[in-house]
Amino acid sequence: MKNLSVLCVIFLGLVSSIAATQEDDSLWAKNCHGGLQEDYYQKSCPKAEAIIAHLLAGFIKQDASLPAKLLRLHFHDCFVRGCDASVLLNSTKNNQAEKDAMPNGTLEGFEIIDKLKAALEKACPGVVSCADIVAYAARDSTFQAGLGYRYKVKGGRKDGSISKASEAVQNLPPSTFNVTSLINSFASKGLSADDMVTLSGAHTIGAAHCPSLAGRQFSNYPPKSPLHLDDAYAAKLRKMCPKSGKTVSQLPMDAYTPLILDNKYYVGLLHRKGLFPSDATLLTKSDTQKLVAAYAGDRHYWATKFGAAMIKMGEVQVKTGKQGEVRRLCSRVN
Ligand code: HEM
Ligand SMILES: *[C@@H]1O[C@H](CO)[C@@H](O)[C@H](O)[C@H]1NC(C)=O
Ligand SMILES: *[C@@H]1O[C@H](CO)[C@@H](O)[C@H](O)[C@H]1NC(C)=O
Ligand SMILES: CC(=O)N[C@H]1CO[C@H](CO)[C@@H](O)[C@@H]1O
Repeated sequence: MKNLSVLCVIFLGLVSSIAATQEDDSLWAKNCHGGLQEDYYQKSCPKAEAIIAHLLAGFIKQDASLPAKLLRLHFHDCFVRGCDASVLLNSTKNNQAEKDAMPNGTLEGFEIIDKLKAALEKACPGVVSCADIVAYAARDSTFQAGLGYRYKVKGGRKDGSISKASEAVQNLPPSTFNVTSLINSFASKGLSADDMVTLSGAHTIGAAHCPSLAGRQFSNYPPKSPLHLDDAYAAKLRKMCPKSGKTVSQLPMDAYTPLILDNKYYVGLLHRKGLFPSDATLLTKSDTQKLVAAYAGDRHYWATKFGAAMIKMGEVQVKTGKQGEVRRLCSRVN
């Protein structure tokens, strides 16, 4: 196991250095999730996945904004130190944690994970890791939000003990990244350009804050540019996010159906209503643009690939066996 993880680190290095050309399944994804298993808790906590699904369905009934929050939490967890629940750790006197870093300033959903964890500790003390709870909760969120099916999530992720704000800033792509930088960022996690475009479809649900527009509503590109923002939509965004004065607290990320996990994000992109520069930039490269068009035209095609890409993202740099622990409380190490 130890040798395997050393190999994996070497693989990941290779993968990042040939980042831009890596289009297919990465070596990382193929070789580096040894130890994760389907129905991992079948013996140790047979109701684990059912408890999460049941509780979460209730929470989401009360608050339709939750699926987006929990989906984003999983992404931020996996891109910093792998999917090891490092995103859930609180800062301590001597350490500023990921959740208190700039790009994470608007992360939410922590208290929901804590509630799920409390229920699981009651059912099976010390068994279900926080990292697995985040992965299952993200999966059930996508189902509840309308993906159409539950993709199969393997279990066995262990929780890490380190969380650094500086690593969140280094590893999470900001909304100003162009398509090349986005591809490189995902490649450094063993994810392809195809995965990047597919996972960006998560922006079909949820809400943003005005700074994430990076001023796009004020300085438009000419209509012929792929980065052009629809004029009427830009005017609407200027009203919601003015230069000075009161801005809205919630900016819908999908212009059409911000509560439904469908392919409308891609339709919006084609209509030049992509919210962030990092969304619009998917139209600036021919192969990513073609994929956007294909997804815009076929919800089922996107939904199938989205589940597969989520599984892949959920296996980035996971810790298994003795590489981590099962935390009692998700916000601090045991
Ligand atoms: C491609 C690179 C990505 C960039 C640059 C990016 C950037 C952002 C930004 C800037 C926000 C809004 C933050 C705010 O203003 O409060 C956001 C929200 C969100 N992101 Fe991403 N993101 C990316 C990929 C992903 C991925 C891979 C997922 C999940 C699979 C994801 C899921 C979400 C969700 C669901 C929200 C809404 C959260 C809420 O409603 O609270 N994003 N993202
Ligand atoms: C993308 O951004 C990177 C980093 O800022 C820059 O070096 C590169 O030239 C940009 N590429 C394009 C096509 O704009
Ligand atoms: C972590 O921080 C949250 C929010 O400030 C707080 O509610 C929670 O109790 C903290 N966790 C621990 C273990 O102190
Ligand atoms: C509250 C907070 O710090 N928000 C920041 C989140 O990250 C973006 C950049 O990705 C900043 O623009 C926000 O100010």
